[in-house]
Formats: sequence, C-alpha cells, structure tokens
Amino acid sequence: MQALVLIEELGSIRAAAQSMSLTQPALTAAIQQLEAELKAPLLVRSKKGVTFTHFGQAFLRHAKLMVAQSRRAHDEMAQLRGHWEGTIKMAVSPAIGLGLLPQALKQFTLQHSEVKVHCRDGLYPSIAPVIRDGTLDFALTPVHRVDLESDLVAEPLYSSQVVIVSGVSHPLSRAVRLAQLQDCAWVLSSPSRGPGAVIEEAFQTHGLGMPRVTMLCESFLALPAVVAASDQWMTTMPRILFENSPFKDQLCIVPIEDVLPSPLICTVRRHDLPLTPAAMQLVGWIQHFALKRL
Ligand code: TSU
Repeated sequence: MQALVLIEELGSIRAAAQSMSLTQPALTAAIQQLEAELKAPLLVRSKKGVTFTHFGQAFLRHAKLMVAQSRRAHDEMAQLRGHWEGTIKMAVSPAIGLGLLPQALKQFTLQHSEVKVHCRDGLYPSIAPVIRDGTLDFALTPVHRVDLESDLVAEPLYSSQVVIVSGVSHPLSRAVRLAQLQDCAWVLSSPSRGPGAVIEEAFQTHGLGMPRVTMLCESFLALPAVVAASDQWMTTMPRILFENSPFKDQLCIVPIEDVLPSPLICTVRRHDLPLTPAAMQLVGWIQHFALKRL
C-alpha cells in the first residue's frame, strides 16, 4: 500500500522502489502478488511510465487512508510513550502562514524538535480531498461553516481581515463605494466557495449582481505581482498579505467604506480522524496566538 501511494506521488515504480530501499523487481513482484490477491490489475505499465487502472484508483483511495492511519497510529503510540517524534502534515492559508504560524512553530519546535512538520499552502474547498484521503492531518483555512462537507469538522480560530487592492495607477484606486467598482475586471484568488471569492458575496449583499471576473490566480505569490503590474485589475487579499508584499509600493488598498465579509479561519480535519498528541499541541499553540489577537 505504501508502494502504491509512493508510485502515485513519484510517478514511477523505479522512484518508489528507490525511496523504499527496494529493488525494482522486488517491488514489481510485490505489486503483482497484490494484483493476484485482489484478482484485479492495479497498474498499467508502458514505455511512457505507469498509470493506475480503474481498479487501481479505487484501491489507492483505501491505501492512502490506511497508510496515513498507520503513520498516525505509530506516531501516537510513540508520543504517548513520551517519545515526541513522527510527522505532522498540514496546509495553511496565506493569512495564517504570514500571521500565527511562525510564532506557533517557533514555540512548538522549541519543545518538540524531533517532530517533523510538513506545511503547504492550501485553502478550503480545494484542500478538502487531501484532508479526506488522510494525506493531511489538518488545514488552517477559512471555511463557511454552512458550506462544510459532513465528513469534516471545523473549529473557529479568528476572522481574517480582507482588503480590496489595485495597482496604484488603477483609475478607481480611490473609490469609496463597492457600486463604483461594478464594471471593474477582477482577479479572484480562489474559485467560488473559497475566500478569494468574497467579492462575489460582497457584491450580492450590496445588490450589485456578480463581479466581472477575468482571472483566477490561485498563487498568492503571483497575485500581488500580477495586480501591481497592471492598472486594469482589482483583487481581494488578506490585509497581512498586502502589508508583507514586496510589491506594496506599487499597490494600494482601495478605501471602500462598505462592509466586506471577514472569512472565518478554522482548523479543519476529518471528523473521524482525531489529531495525534503532537498535532494537538501545535494546534494548541495556534489557538493560543489566535486568542492573543482578539
Ligand atoms: S486568508 O485565508 O485569510 O488568508 C484569505 C485569503 C484570501 C482572501 C481573504 C482571506 C481574499
């Protein structure tokens, strides 16, 4: 199962075998044995590489969950014995990555330097599949609680402050009402249901119909640069991202007086996968710094 997960992650049987310190023929034989047991082909090998069959894809969903569960079980047993080791896998929104995470990680690693932390960018709902398949222990991301899928749980941390941002020479960079921005071209930083689409909600609340979205830029590294380079686009971003942007000189906050939605940042995890003690401690530090902000 571990091998199948690695084959998908690394894209080849050879790379998976190498990462498991096995020879390629040994790994191929193990997979053939599994295929015989399951009476179904899992992989198609060709000169171009390896792909998963329909059976393989179905089996991979179980394999991912079991591999992740087994990692958590080992980590939890070690941590309960007082050996603080293992891995925490998480995703964070940009506001968390720039705000609470650095302080929380500093405190956490002072106590538990042997626990590895894997951290990646991610927003709900795009991140939901990798929480669901067990790849991630949790994500720190805005969620509309009414919108949360039933196999996940969300615990609120704090509300993120959103600002509307344009390039300094955008003709409407000094606008004060949302209605003035009705004909603007918008760059969204996430699809609908994600926090990058708050402008859709804001327009609806103010009876303005839908904003004219001309670009979806899901990279928060590229977003400030893209908007700074043009006098055409408006976007929304967490205030902390604007404040820390290397393009801040070429950007400005549009001083809109209408109230904008404040996405509620939550800890999101599978409802049936409790956090390991180490993951709980890291979340505890994040909650600690979130409370200090209130
Ligand atoms: S954040 O999730 O709070 O970082 C966030 C991202 C994007 C937008 C608002 C808030 C537009």
